[in-house]
Amino acid sequence: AGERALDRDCTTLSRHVLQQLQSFSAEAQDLSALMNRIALAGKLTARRLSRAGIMAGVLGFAGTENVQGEAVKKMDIYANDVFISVFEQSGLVCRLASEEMEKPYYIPENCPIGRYTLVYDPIDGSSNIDANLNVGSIFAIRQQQGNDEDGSARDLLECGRNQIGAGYILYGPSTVLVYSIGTGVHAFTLDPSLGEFILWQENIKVPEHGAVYSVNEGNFWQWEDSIRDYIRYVHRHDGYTGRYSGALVGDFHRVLLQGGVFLYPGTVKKPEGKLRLLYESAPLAYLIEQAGGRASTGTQDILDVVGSQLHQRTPLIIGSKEDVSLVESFIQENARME
Ligand code: P6P
Repeated sequence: AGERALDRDCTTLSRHVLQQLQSFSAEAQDLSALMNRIALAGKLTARRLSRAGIMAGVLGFAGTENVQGEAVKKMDIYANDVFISVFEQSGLVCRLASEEMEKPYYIPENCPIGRYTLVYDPIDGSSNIDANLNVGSIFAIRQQQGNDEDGSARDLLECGRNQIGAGYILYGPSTVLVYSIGTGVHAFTLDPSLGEFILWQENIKVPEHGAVYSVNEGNFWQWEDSIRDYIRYVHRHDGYTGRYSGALVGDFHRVLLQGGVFLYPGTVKKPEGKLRLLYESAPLAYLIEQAGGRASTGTQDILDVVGSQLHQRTPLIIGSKEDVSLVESFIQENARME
């Protein structure tokens, strides 16, 4: 047991990726190094978040500069730039597409072996920062198809089943990195004293069913009847509990570990919903399927959705198989009655 514990303590993220790939090929090394870069971006972001109150203006804050006289960037922009900077000169990624950027950012060098593209939302749920509540970074790794001559990155619109990896970093009481490259879902906790993400849970499986339903009920009268019928159902039946933090990554993480369902449905005015397909829903859908769960628009698996533009939104119902199917059953029932 001693050795096991020692071994577990030493399983860092880069070592774990190589173990998952059971290979030390150039591509495996690249993927391991790429994950390490993402971890570095997470560490830099976590460090700044932990001082957000001080730097962003509770103490000694004047205008757009903090006490050190450095311009205080909005956290979203700061984190966006951190992800770009850790990949410059890395030779690992040739393109970055972020929710914060209208157009993808091209690393000005010849495309490396993996021709990887990082798709990411640098800080999701940033409105939670001012209340010191959890926020997260979401990412997916794709391989560039073709040469993208016109820089429109149209190949990124292919369905989410083309992702070769995905994950998130949850900045909560501890900083947790969760990833999958197709061999299960694995979670790491940042040990600040080591500056390393240390293996915490391997092969996470989402329970078939859970008590949690996570949705902003303030939108109740904006929804289709079918969603209202689902909410009335969970209100009337024992064994359900509402949990909603206002930041997707924390709400998703709870569902991944405890089971249940997170939903951000479309509304009558915005049938396409609020969450982004490329940067939020598809990466999390990749993870939940790897964990034995489901992710749906309500009528189609998220991973089968082919995008029409980089920043498009989609309704999202994600979590335990049984709970996602229950929500879909109300949508299908309603469709039948129309
Ligand atoms: P609402 C944060 O703005 C976000 O993009 C997700 O992180 C979160 O799940 C959702 O929007 C919250 O939206 O409308 O409930 O405030």
